[in-house]
Amino acid sequence: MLKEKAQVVYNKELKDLSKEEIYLMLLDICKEMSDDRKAKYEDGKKKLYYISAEFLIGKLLGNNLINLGIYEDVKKELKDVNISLAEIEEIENEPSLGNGGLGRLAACFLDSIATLGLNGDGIGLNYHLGLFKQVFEKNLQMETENSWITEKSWLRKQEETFTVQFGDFALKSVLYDMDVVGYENRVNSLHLFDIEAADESIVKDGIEFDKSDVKKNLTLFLYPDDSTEEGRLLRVYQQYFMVSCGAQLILKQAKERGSNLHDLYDYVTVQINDTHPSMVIPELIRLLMAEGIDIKEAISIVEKTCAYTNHTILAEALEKWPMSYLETVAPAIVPIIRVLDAIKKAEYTDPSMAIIDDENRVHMAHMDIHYGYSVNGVAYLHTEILKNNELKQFYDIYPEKFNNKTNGITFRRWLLHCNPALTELLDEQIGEDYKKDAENLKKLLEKKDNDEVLDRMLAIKNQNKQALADYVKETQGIELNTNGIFDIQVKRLHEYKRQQLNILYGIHKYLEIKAGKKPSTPIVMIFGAKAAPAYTIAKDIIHLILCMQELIENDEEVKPYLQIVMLENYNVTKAEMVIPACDISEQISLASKEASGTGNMKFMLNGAVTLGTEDGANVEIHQLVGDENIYIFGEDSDTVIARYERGDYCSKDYIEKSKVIKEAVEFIISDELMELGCEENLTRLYKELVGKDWFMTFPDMEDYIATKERVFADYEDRKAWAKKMLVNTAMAGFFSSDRTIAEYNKDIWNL
Ligand code: 26Q
Repeated sequence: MLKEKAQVVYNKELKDLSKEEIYLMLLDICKEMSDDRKAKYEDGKKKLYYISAEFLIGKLLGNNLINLGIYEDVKKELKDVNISLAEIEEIENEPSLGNGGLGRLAACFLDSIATLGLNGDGIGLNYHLGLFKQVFEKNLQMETENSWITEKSWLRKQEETFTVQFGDFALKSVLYDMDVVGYENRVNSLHLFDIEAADESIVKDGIEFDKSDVKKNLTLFLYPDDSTEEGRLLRVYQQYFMVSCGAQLILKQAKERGSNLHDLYDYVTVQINDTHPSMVIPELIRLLMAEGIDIKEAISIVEKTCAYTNHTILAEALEKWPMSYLETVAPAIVPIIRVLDAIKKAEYTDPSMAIIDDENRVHMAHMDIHYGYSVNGVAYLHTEILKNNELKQFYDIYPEKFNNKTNGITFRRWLLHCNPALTELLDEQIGEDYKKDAENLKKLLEKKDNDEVLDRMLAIKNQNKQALADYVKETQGIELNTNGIFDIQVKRLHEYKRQQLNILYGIHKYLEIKAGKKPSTPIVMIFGAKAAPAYTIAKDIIHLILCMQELIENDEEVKPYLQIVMLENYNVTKAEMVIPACDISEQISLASKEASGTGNMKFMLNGAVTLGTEDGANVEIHQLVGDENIYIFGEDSDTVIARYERGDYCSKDYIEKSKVIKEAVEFIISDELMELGCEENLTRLYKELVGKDWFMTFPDMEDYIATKERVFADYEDRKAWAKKMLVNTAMAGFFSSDRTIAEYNKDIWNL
């Protein structure tokens, strides 16, 4: 297939093409094939729109080839002329249209929606520079732009344009679509809206730019900066632009499918991904009114059309926008929001349920809950906390709206693509039907006592560790000890995720080795994390990790036993390298704070054993694999919630009571580290931990250390460890996003 195409397109032999030429040729082939498929599938009556400020899609070539069913053929045809498909895949730039979990979840969901043959599209923004690219300089995180759009890409420019009216100007939209190819199934679209005049040249010096120049900057970056008023306003401009374009597209397409708008909810369901797109509710009402529908009916139509997903209970992430921002950005929906608020205030006097609070701020989540028909959390524990604590007042009046949808991940990317060796073993041992119904992975349990299978699992792990080591050597010049235990924590940097707890363990281990107590198997601690540019303490934690990395790198006494390595610019592509190579998956959030986690699922699927708190989806992993095959430590969510309620946590008490904790914490400001790092950053982090420690690192620290020692001891028995790996892979079927999406469809969307 490629040979002929090479002749037609380039008039050359396949073997003579450059990598770039092959990449572009494959891009074309995928687009042609997905066009053919699009023509094959009917649209049906009702359509889902998954509207989200983030779609962390990762590179698409490999996955599209898999889902189109031609990956193996293409790989072979290239191999025959001595070209590796992996090298071609490297050509593609990774778009960074998301921060982390929420954005990656949206991407997995699109894959599963198409794979299940459901009619559902994504709506978002086409950020030219995405999230920033992270570079390390002097052990500090610096940010530069990630310019990912090339002349030819997966983006397909559409004819459709819409106008969005802001307070004192209007902008015309440009729409780019990307194909979402289901696994051996239908093709949907991800609609990414852009502005005509986006101007990358206004970006200077890292990622600095004029935040007030909205006509040029609206789609440059993903949530640039909410530490300043102008940054926050820009975020509201982005949100309103996204939902207004989205709502206009939704109504246009609904009419095309035959809706008279009075029956919109029979034709459309809108899933609101966290509160970022919440203004779609008043915007849809406004547009229906512009079509001649009275406000009362417009509200009742939209109430049956929109559903809301909550992804966090952290107060700082629950968006509350000052009314003055909305008056500036989106004055047309302000009177509608006032009506929505007045209706509910007349019914419920509890001020904690108001849409507009007494400081004149608009609570986006409250609007979603009052005017959406479904509210869901993203893991069992998270939904219980929403119902019983965080959103209890709403659950009391709308119990029927609340439901849980435990997150999931697409196995196409997180198994078939990232771990071909494990996939091959599974195919051979249990057949291929797990690819269509992931519950079939359980068949692997029958091989639990099969020595050959266990040995192969260990061998595949070693091979993946070597591949990661090669990659890290090539990209960062660091040599990982592949005889070591790969103990990995990769996720956004946030205090509640407690990377600080992990690095304090690293310090503790370093001090132990210095004192002569050496681990029998070397420990390789790997971190990957971006910190929000304005999140000072998060950046200080990165600084501490990088200083420890340098300290050990130059210490021949410690280095053979302990390595600490922070991967630069952790992203989806790096995740695909790191996850198959992991022995121990660190999921150590402060209980109650991690809504679900999805990295935990990816690691488990690839045969890593979880070391975690009883939080988010770890609870469900624990239930599935049993005590034998997971390491749980620390206080539970009830204890933590009660402690916050009492407000009596004092980190100093823990530090003073424990020699081990004290030594590790004091080391942050030791002469050794001060020599490598910045006094200001290290001192600030030290003071934060000793004086405040809002995310309670210390109550769990001794248990964490003890549990980790138990993990390392158990790792020594290779056969017993391989069994744990096998059980984790076998039980991961529940976390397929195909299961999650089937539940969304059955309980919420009814497509
Ligand atoms: C809000 C206001 C102003 C600026 C930024 C934000 C903002 C941006 C991004 C708030 C939240 C986010 C992202 C949240 C997120 O990724 N949450 C994660 O969602 C995953 C998918 O459900 C869960 O698995 C994780 O537990 C949760 O942390």
